[in-house]
Amino acid sequence: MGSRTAYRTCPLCEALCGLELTLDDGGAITGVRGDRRDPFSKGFVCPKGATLGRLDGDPDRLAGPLLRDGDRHAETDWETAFATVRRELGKVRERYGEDAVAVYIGNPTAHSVAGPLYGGAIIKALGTRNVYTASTADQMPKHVSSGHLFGDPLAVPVPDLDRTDHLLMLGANPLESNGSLASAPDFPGRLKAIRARGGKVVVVDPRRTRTAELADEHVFIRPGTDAYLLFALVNVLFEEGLTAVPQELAERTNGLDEVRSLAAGLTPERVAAVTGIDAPVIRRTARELAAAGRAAVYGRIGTCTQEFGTLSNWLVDVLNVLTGNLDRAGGAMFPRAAHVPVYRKRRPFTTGRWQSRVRGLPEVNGEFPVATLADEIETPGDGRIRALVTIGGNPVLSAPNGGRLDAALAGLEFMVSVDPYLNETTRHADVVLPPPRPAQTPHYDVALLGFAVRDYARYSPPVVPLPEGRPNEAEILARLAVIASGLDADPAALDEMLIAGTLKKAVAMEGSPVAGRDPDELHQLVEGSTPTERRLDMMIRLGPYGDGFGADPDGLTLARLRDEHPHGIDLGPLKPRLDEVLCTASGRIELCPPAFARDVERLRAGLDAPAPDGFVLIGRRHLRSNNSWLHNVPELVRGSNTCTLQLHPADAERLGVGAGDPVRVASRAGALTAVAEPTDAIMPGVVSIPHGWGHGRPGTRTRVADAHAGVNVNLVTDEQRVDPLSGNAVFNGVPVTLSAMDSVAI
Ligand SMILES: Nc1nc2c(c(=O)[nH]1)N[C@H]1C(S)=C(S)[C@@H](COP(=O)(O)OP(=O)(O)OC[C@H]3O[C@@H](n4cnc5c(=O)[nH]c(N)nc54)[C@H](O)[C@@H]3O)O[C@H]1N2
Ligand SMILES: Nc1nc2c(c(=O)[nH]1)N[C@H]1C(S)=C(S)[C@@H](COP(=O)(O)OP(=O)(O)OC[C@H]3O[C@@H](n4cnc5c(=O)[nH]c(N)nc54)[C@H](O)[C@@H]3O)O[C@H]1N2
Ligand code: SF4
Ligand SMILES: [Mo]
Repeated sequence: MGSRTAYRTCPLCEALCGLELTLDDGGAITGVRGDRRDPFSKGFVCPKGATLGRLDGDPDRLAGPLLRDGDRHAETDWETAFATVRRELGKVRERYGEDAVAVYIGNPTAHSVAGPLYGGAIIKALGTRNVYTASTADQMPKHVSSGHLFGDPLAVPVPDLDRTDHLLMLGANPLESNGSLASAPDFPGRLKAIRARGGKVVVVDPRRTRTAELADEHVFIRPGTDAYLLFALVNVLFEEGLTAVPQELAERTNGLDEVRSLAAGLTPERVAAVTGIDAPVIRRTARELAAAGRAAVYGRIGTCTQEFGTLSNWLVDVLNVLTGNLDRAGGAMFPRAAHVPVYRKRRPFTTGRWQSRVRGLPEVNGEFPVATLADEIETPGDGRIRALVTIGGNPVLSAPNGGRLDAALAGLEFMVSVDPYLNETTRHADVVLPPPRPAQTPHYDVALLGFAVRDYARYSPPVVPLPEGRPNEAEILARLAVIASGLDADPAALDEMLIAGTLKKAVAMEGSPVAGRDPDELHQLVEGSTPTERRLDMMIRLGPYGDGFGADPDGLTLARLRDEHPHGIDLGPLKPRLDEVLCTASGRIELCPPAFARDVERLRAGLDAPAPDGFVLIGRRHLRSNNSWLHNVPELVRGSNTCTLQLHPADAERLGVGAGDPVRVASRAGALTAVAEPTDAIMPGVVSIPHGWGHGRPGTRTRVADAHAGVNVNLVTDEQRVDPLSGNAVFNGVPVTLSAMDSVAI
């Protein structure tokens, strides 16, 4: 049988690796290697990318839409599936109003090209305030911080990994995760390179992770206390005269003195007990950060999914500003994505424009916290959620108190899921609309290229054509947007409407490469063989590297990216661009937003709170896993069970449990039983269970995952605790009690 080679970006994690696929005559992927000609990933691939063929060819992947029939799901045709969605959503909206339909958008939507292109249109068409995404189980604190500091929630500074001399990394484990909010293929190699050029890598984590082992220094920290540590670092910089804000930056920054006053008293000595870090270590860490030529502070999920998520993420960038490293080479910089125009006018950032019905939690970025989704489904009254649309999400396993959400979903009047699998969440759906295989899907990282540590772009057309009658994910989502709008329009017309709308704005915008031109003329120039390609072409041509519809004949177009750069294009190292980014009302960095200053009172109140009895729970990731949905790939679940309860050997001894023994873990929210894995890599008093497990539920179709079920850690995480400024879920620092089976809890 013959074979051929094709190229595409790996859609699985944020590292954006280029892949070289081998396909047989039938279009099945028979081999995967790193694409050596990709200028960013240069051939790097991890075990997940290397098994993309198995995921692509997974026999449990749904071949067509499903309709629920009692407890079972049966295949149906696409027209029946869409007609059912139209009818049932229509009924719910007619009976209860627009807010009765909720949307939950999950993580893979940030990796697909379709998700970012149509998510907004679906939400707008539904007209609901009940919008939920995985962002409030992840990085929302960073958006809130950037929104207040820089005016744009998406203006996230990333560590300039390839040029920094000093990296202080908190709550991130890129050797397992391959990095997040810092897209960097071969993140491990880039860390090693920092050390090889004489720089220093410091990791702050309650566990001695593989990343901590690679680093020059690992500092254990008590979960949820990063904001104390970061404040103490700020305190030392000010008290020892180590701040180094260049004049141009100082002139563009409000609130430096306010930050200084807030840090007063939060000395290393004062926070040593709460953080579990010796004061001299904190002092030295601050001095080394200040002394480094080019340094970056980088915090990730461990700093977000905790009680002081927003304060921690804010203080990370406060340190980048105070050390003069914001927006400078080797520091923390703002990537410039090829498809994001630099001339956008944005509205000033604000949160709390509306509140959630049951708990009164503020809207953030147009959404409510996923931690209150179950409240809104279960609590009677006007505005109660009666129907749910999920797109690429598995909140039964990923949301706090997933057990409660699982029960709540069963009580909905209607649910539709866009998802390739019948899993713990989608088993509740009345209609499942599966997107096709990755090999049949085009790829461009609309959501992630704005976080890449080098400016870079890559577009991958589908490598295998779709069978007749099968819609790709863009078509499914466009169709849902049209259904949600209540109109009977042609979905393709939606894209042309969106293109026309953007062009109309672009020609009216000062600084735009097409300012003053005729939008209809530009519309004629848009190219591409599918609506997705046409929308990308428009975005790239209006972007900072684009051809500006002829303004720069050498500039990028989608056709050029696709045809001349099939392995991607390197657009150079990150560039200083604060002027392009800043869009606060003052036009300056607001380093001390009043809302954050107020939350510092809560932080101070915690300083003298008694240490919790019992244990605190944190999460972790494993290289061969990816949230909840790669456990159906045999190669990735082979070998020893990774869904274990890690605990310190001294704690294990006290409990009387050994490796492999079952341990009961209980919290306010629920209880589970996990298998003990004593290890001195974790702090005493802290235990860790990875998320995304707990398969084998009735009504699912994931045969391999069912045989490697694991436990759902989110049965014990607590939906009632959120970071108040962002509404983000708290997965780290959850108080739990442990007991050996048949014994008393401690
Ligand atoms: N292999 C794999 N890769 C993935 C994923 C996956 O599931 N598996 N998921 C993807 C997703 S969705 C994301 S968001 C990214 C996340 O990427 P990362 O942020 O790198 O995530 P983790 O590997 O979980 O690392 C978080 C670290 O924070 C530590 N931690 C826990 N609590 C605290 C705390 O209070 N303070 C500090 N300082 N540290 C703490 C944990 O011990 C852990 O080592 O990974 C992505 N990549
Ligand atoms: N305890 C604890 N809980 C956590 C975390 C933690 O660290 N600890 N991490 C949190 C984080 S960072 C995140 S991002 C969330 C993730 O939360 P979710 O996004 O809710 O969960 P995933 O497991 O990523 O769900 C992915 C779903 O998308 C489907 N899918 C896969 N590919 C596609 C596709 O191409 N299109 C569509 N439409 N669907 C697709 C999969 O079948 C699966 O159902 O979990 C959070 N939950
Ligand atoms: S590191 Fe991420 S992007 Fe690269 S091959 Fe692995 S899963 Fe894919
Ligand atoms: Mo995430």
